[in-house]
Amino acid sequence: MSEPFYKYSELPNKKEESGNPIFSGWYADPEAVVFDNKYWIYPTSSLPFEQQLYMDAFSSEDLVNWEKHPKVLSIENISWLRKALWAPAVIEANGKYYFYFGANDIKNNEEIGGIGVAVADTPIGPFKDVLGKPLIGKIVNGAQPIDQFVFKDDDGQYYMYYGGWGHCNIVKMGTDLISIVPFEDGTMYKEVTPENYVEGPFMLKRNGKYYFMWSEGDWNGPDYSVAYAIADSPFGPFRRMGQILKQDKNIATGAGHHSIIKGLDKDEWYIVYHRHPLGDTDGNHRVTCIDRMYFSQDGSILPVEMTNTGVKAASLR
Ligand code: FUB
Repeated sequence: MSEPFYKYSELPNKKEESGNPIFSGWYADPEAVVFDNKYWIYPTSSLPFEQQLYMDAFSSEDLVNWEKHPKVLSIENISWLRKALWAPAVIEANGKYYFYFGANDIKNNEEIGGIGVAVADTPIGPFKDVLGKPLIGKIVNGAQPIDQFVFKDDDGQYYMYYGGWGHCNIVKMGTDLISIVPFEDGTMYKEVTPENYVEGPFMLKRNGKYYFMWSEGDWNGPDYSVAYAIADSPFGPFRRMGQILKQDKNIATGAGHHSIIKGLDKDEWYIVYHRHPLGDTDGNHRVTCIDRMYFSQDGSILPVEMTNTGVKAASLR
């Protein structure tokens, strides 16, 4: 039986505070974005790898009441997907929506898999793989091709940060956003790995500074966490400043693989991340949560206080 599908205006029992997790189900690696004054979250379906063959999306007008959009990307539309559909990165550009995904959890360059790209006309898809093969399908600089994040700099140039196994690369995107092109020096991949990096890169620009963030530790365990660096360039160097998100013995363990969205106010920031329920040791039992993130006067990021209450309703209009 298909799951109920609600329009926002029809949602029963609208809430004023999100609570954490913000929606039910095992969901990890949440990519939170804003499209057309609406919040969107695209998470990994946190299931055994062989069952990770689709992705749902969630949308909200206020960060509190979320509407589920089932299977916006699924195996019917990716011919080379076998398992482990991971860690979405979704952007709006060129009048379309581009959905970058990791697939197949490849362990060597003989296997088929890596980072692919699917395109749709709307944020709810159906997203369709456009290349018929991975965009990045090899292990370069020791980085497993997973956990991509696509960042648009102020000059309009898009870059992709990606990589697991403790290595992070940056590549330059072509204007079609389904290709990568050489940097000015002719290279295609630059390694930008900071100290302690494991996976899950994220980039944010604020007041001219590049805030690079990543996850540390093992995503199955309690120590998974998020750290950051500040740089003057999208290429770094990224000097580790410290952790901003980690387990709290009263709230949850294994908090990591995050993304960040901005609210309506000048400095209103939200961190969206996954974490394990207290006492639950199944690595796939990951839930998507949201909390406030604050910058201090000197531009550093204050440690995030994880909550069970989440955030208050915040419209973008
Ligand atoms: O969800 C699958 C993998 O777990 C992601 O690719 C990693 O970042 C970790 O969160």
